[in-house]
Amino acid sequence: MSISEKQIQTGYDYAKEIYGQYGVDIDAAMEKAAKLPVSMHCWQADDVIGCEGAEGGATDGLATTGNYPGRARNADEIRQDADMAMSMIPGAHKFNLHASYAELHGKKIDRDAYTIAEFQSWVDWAKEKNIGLDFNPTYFGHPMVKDGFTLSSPDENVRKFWIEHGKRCREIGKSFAEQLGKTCVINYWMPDGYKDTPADTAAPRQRMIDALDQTFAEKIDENLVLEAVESKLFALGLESYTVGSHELMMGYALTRGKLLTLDAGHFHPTEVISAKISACMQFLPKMLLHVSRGVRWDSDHVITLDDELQNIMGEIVRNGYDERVCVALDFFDASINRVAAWVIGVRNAQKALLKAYLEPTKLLRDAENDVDYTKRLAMMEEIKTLPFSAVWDAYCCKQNVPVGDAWIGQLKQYEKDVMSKR
Ligand code: RNT
Ligand code: ZN
Repeated sequence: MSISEKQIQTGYDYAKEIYGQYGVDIDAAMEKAAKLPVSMHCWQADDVIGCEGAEGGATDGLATTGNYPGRARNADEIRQDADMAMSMIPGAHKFNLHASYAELHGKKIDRDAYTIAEFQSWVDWAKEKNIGLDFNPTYFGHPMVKDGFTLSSPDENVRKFWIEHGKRCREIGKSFAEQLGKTCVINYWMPDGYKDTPADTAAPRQRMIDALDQTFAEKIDENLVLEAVESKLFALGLESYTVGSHELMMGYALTRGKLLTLDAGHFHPTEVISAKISACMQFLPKMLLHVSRGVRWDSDHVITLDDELQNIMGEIVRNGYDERVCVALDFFDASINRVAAWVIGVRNAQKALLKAYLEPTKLLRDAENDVDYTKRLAMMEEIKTLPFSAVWDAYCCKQNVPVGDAWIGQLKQYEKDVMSKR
């Protein structure tokens, strides 16, 4: 199935009129959607394995399932796959790196000694693409994760190692920002916790706070680097207790002037992060979202265009948080083509964002202020079936990326020519 330029134009004209009747300017919506960067995570490419060698991987609370062929085996292949994916996704991109994607070029360097040199190829690549880089220290998949603990380990040497890693990562993130001229968001997630019931829940939390304080001791220019701490309910194998719980990380972010990261998979299954954003934003200047999709647990499924994704983008846009909430994606599925997983997920994030900008929020809020909840609900439901697909197609066309399902054929060709030969 392919959509002709004439069909796209017809759809655009129709959508322009219909949305216009609701007071929505579809061109302005497309322009705004194209400005908000969605940070595409490197770790979908290779099942969170990284580039350091045999040691890395999705362990210590993380798990990737599936073994679809064609996984990127090194940084060059990840970049090649990311180039392919980004050529099929509209909107503003950023790329999100983990420290475990360091390129060591045969040298023996550990994570507490990483410098920008191990990431320079990533920077050169990002510069060529004119995109910013975000960053994450990697507190997992490493022998210094001792009995499930990193920054909050009772062992001082373990803590020291990870504090130093965090400091190195700040330097690297700063260099990303300086070289690329774009803010680097650094996210700190530590898996630390216990599989079974602890006798002391307080001490590890005290140690975690102290270790984070030491990591962040040196002031950093916030025009270059924004730092966020990510909370979690539990991790695989660490089900009973997580040091970096929501309350701990929220308290830390608030008292230390850091960003709080809310990951869509990190709460009880009946809780949604879309419901938390405007509450947290009353107190926090900025936040980072890890847009993910948990199925029954923090399974990190590819994000679909579901209600929660739409609500997340809706909350950002209708509350005017575009400049204050950073959007990053966090999913990893190894049971389907990994580049397709990226394209499906990131296109969905972009769809939800564009759809959020197309919402006639004023009409809905007017009804609400008039206490006309009948009209509010009726309107909300009618809005769902406005001709969004026509705007999306026009948007993709304008951004020179495949319209409709045309990308699937291109992806299959890439799979045949490139990925299947790995
Ligand atoms: C883990 C956190 C964390 C990781 C990435 C790889 O549960 O969500 O953000 O997924 O850093
Ligand atoms: Zn996350």
